[in-house]
Amino acid sequence: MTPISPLSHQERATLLADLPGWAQLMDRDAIHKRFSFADFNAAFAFMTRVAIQAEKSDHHPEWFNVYNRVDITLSTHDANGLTRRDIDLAHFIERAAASLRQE
Ligand code: H2B
Repeated sequence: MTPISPLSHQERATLLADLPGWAQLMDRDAIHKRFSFADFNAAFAFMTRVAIQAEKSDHHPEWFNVYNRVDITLSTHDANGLTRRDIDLAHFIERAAASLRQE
């Protein structure tokens, strides 16, 4: 994959404004959001859609699922920080979540 650098302060301010609910972590260069669905079935359907996209784009989430809840952290390990790839995946995740009924 082509090398990529972490986003500048200006870039992240602009790009994160279009991603409501995604917050920068205090302790590392990454963004996080919590999603809640009707039940486990809906949460896992959501995760399946995200997993397929992650494989396609070779960019993967860090996530934690308990029943209907999915906590997602995005960061680019190869760049040791937040990059355009995380922003693109976050937009895909937003569309996937919107297409499944959320709690
Ligand atoms: N996912 C994320 N989030 N960051 C990466 O740097 C990354 C990845 N790198 N998925 C990919 C896989 C890399 O390990 C492979 C070899 O392309």
